[in-house]
Parts: sequence; structure tokens; C-alpha cells
Amino acid sequence: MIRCISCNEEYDDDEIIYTCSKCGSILEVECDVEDIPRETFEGRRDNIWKYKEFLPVKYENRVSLDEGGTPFCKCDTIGDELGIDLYVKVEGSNPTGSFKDRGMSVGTTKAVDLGVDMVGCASTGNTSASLSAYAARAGLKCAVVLPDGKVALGKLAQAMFHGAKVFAIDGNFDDALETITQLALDGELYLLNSINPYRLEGQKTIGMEVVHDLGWQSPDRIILPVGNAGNISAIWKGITEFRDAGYIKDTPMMTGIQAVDSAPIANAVKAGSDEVIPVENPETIATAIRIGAPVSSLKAMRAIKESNGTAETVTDDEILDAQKYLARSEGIGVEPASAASIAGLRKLVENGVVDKGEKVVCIVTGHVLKDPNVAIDACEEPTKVSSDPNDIKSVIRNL
Ligand code: AN7
Repeated sequence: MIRCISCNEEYDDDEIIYTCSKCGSILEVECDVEDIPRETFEGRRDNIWKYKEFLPVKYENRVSLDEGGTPFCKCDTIGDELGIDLYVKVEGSNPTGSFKDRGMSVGTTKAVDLGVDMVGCASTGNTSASLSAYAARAGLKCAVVLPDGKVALGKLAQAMFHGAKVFAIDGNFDDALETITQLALDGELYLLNSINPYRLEGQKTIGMEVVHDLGWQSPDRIILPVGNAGNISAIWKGITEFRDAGYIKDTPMMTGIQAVDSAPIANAVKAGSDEVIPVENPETIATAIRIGAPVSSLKAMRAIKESNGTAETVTDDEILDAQKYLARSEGIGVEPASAASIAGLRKLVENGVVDKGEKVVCIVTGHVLKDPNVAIDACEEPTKVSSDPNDIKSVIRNL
């Protein structure tokens, strides 16, 4: 069943609907799971479908590239430096290099369940990269709308290469989402942005995996970058479903990080207000989260509030610094948006919000190769040498 999160109006599973027709608010899929012992999941292949009882689509229709089951790395170098117990969940190891694959696997499966033949999305990059691959896998036609010139190179290459019809508009992500939503409401395509609640059903498996990875324990805190705010909402849904199933007792403080000039949710949290005021012209080098009007802000604010969490802003310089710090001290290469979680963690430790000794999980959402230009610009050029080993020797002896 699909339910409005504001007025509780109910809709059938097979209704193609993105917002409540009664009050206009956003929707959530209600997942009725009863009495499944957690041992059920052991011994299954380590992808999102190991939690199939919690995924409200037809398992036999599943569109999968073996997504999920991502690395969960204990990061003692950074953890010791910050005085915390740090784990990093590496979502860049998904098939197309971001966490979006979890949502697209379930979302395109729903598209197959419904019998549609065309899917679409607006995207800052990763959503389109993922959808174009899953649409190809499912044999569905696919159209994506992107903000012209503001999508990182690797993501654009993926969307084009998997065969989606790619449109670039003169506008930002928020404008692109309005355009594609109108096409969906006109019945031209099935919308697979995170306003579609089935997307979040896939992404909630991040929260489930984190507690599973920790041996059926909740961390004290989960920190992640926030753009359209689907992922923080989804992870909280996964956590609460596992709590309600009796697998864990405690829950983590959900902590969202936004870039300072694209921070409607963090601004509201810091102001102690429930009202999320859209940012007119969002900017940040972390183009993935260059979003001013998050569609899931109601769910995200609920997640932050219910979990006793918080939100913080970081500057582009702090993001780039954290990206390099994670790459060079732990060997984990992530795109700028993902590094916002580490930048935010540093800031929250500095200002005393994160306590010493806390068990913190940072979700790093996309791979470093998504945005090769930013990575290359952050580094020294390769040193040109002759093939004489002595030229290299003189350099490496001074490293
Ligand atoms: C790497 O691809 O919105 O808060 O259109 O690519 O759930 O939106 C991407 C978002 C974080 C933010 N990290 O997640 C898109 C898009 C990375 C991302 C986010 C995105 P949400």
C-alpha cells in the first residue's frame, strides 16, 4: 500500500502516483513484514535482494545488477585522529558507481511490475547514470533531463553510453525535475526520481546493511550528504523497519550534510525551524548535491527530528579537502558530494556535536571516477622524466 505522509490517504500499489491527490504531499510505501527472524538473511547472496521480504515489488520480476553488499570499511587513521570509532560505507562500489543503483533496481522492477515501457528522470548525474543502465537491463526506453554543463563527466558518459535519450536544459536540477515531472503527469513516462516512493524502498537497504554489517547493532550516528533528501529519508526508513522487526533496539542519529550555498535543510535545522525554504540559485562544486528545493524535505526533517539527529553545512574548500584526506589517509576515492559526509564529520567533531568515542558511519555515496575533472584539478601534474631510472631515483628518495 502507498500512503501519504501528511494526511495518511491510502493508495493501491498498482496506482501510478507521485504525490497525494488529496493534499499534495509526498508518499511512502508501507511495507508489511511480519515475524521474519534475522537469520533468514544469512547465507544469501550479498546484494539488496537478500532483504527481499522488505522489498515491496515482485521478486521474480527483479531487475538487478547485483547491487548492494557494498564495502564497510573501518577507518582507524581518520577515526583515531578525530577520537571516534569510524566506519565508511562505500557506495561507489555499486554497479554504476553510486548508491542510486539500490533505488533503481527496485524502481525499475516496479516499472516492470506495472508494465510500463518508458522510464525517465531528472538528474544532477548519478540518477541518470544508474537509470540508463537499469533501463537497458530491463529493456525499457529511457529519457533523462540534465542541467546543461553541470553534470560531472563520468556520469554524463554513463547516461549516454547506456543508451538513454539525454536532454540538457538551460536551468538547474530543480528546473529539470519540474520538466520531467510534467512529462510523467502527462502519462509519457514512469518517473524514477526519488519522489517515486519505490526508489526509496531500494535505498533503505543502506540502513539495513549498516546494522547488519555491525553485527546487528546500531551505530550512534549515520552521516551522509543531502541533496534531494531521498537517501537520508530512505536510510531512516530501513533502520526503523529493522527496529520494528526487533533486530535492533537503538537507532542512530541521522546527520545530513549540505554544501553551504545549497543548504535549505541544514539552514532550517540550524534555525530550529520546521520550514524548509528553497534556495533559489544553489551552487557548489559538488554538483551531485547542487539542489535548492529537495522534494523529500518533509521526510528528511522527520528523520532528523525522530532520530535526534542534526544537519550541518560545509564549504567547497572543506569538501575538497575532505575528499583528498579520505583518499590519501584511507585509500577510499569518492566524488566531491560524498566527501561532504567526512567534511561534516570533521566540523561536528570540532564544534563538539559528535562526542569522543562515538561509533559513526559515514555513507560515501559515489566513486571518485564520477568526476575526474575535479580529481585531476586537485593534484599536481605527473612529473615528466626521461626513461633513465636515475631521474626517478632522485625524486623518490626525497618523498
Ligand atoms: C553522489 O543524481 O540527486 O539527498 O540526480 O549523486 O538522496 O538526493 C544525486 C544525489 C549524494 C544526494 N551523493 O542524495 C541525482 C541526484 C551523491 C549523489 C546525493 C546525490 P539525495
